[in-house]
Amino acid sequence: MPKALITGITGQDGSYLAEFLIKQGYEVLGMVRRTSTINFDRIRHFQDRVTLVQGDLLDQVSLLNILEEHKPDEVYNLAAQSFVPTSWTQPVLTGEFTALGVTRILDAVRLVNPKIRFYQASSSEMFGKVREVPQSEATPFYPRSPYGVAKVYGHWITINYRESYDLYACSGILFNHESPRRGLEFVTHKITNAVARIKLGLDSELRLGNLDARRDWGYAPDYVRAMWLMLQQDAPDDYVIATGETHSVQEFCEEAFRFVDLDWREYVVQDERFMRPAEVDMLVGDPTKAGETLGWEPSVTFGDLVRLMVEADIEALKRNARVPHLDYA
Ligand code: NAP
Ligand code: G4F
Repeated sequence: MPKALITGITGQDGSYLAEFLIKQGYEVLGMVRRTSTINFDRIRHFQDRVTLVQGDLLDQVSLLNILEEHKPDEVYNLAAQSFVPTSWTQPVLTGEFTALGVTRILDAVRLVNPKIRFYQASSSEMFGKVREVPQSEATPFYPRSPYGVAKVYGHWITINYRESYDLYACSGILFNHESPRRGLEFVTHKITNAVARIKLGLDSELRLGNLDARRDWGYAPDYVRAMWLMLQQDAPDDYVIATGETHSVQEFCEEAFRFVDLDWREYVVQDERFMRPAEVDMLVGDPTKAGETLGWEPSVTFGDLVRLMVEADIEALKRNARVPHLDYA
């Protein structure tokens, strides 16, 4: 039975990847950091089928010990400070987790067992102020946030360790991917949660920042499949994972409100607080290489993604699930 370690198992992608790997017959280890209250909401429904181990990307010894004791065949490094605005208020911490954390885990792989196959969660945020449209593996980077800068470091250190130590290390340049498990601070879930609350009479407005920003939004379960495929090839490589379609934040709002028969213009208010010091205006990926080499393609359209997220939020509110309202994001 192959064994995989997932850092960031409590996050959106980590939870879907764990479920996917269990279905593929893997023994799954999930690294979790110590918190004063348990935050296993996304993994509770399969917690009995994974082994949770305590560790932190800030702590090198914890990483070495986990690899030595549990001997995984594959490591998926998904843990990061992943919210772009927080990277301006906590730039050093973001660099520690999202940049140097990658070196810590790569070094642990190199020292404990260089045969481990390694996946790094790189990001379309690295393209930032885009140099070409659409963005492919060959597009130069121009990051626009401390998060984007940290991800560029993580991307290049992964390639450097592959070339320096002959590791099977891959970097997936994933464009935005969403789901009902997405953190509420990200714009898609912020919108669908607000639409559900407004439809059920629990809220009356939605305050957003830049409505013109464009993203290439896909469905998270499709994207974790691509991570696994990258580690099953003859040779390690880097891949763009995207839908190839771009939509604005406003289009996302239009679609989400339309689904519940409401007009977005009556509820959406632009608020300076949610504008960023430097914006990534437009992202759209070219997933040709992933299609040709991995046989990967997305299965959920933009319209289906919006609808499945609105439906899930309405259902959660009807079940009285506690969906907190966030004021800072
Ligand atoms: P997420 O929901 O924010 O999850 C992040 C995970 O990292 C959580 O499990 C978190 O644990 C963990 N973590 C944070 N700091 C840690 C540390 N110091 N040590 C150990 N664990 C730590 O992110 P996601 O959306 O699943 O994204 C997964 C990865 O893909 C991230 O690296 C992200 O930057 C990258 N990415 C995401 C997208 C996207 O659209 N979702 C696109 C491109 C790249 P806690 O639960 O304890 O906070
Ligand atoms: O949903 P977002 O916060 O995602 P962002 O910044 O694109 O980052 C996400 O995708 C990256 C991949 O490209 C990941 F690497 C990263 O970890 C994360 O998962 O914002 C999307 C867009 C931005 O242009 C933002 O300015 O939505 C715009 N926006 C407008 N109003 C807003 C808001 N974003 C948020 N979070 N909240 C708003 O009120």
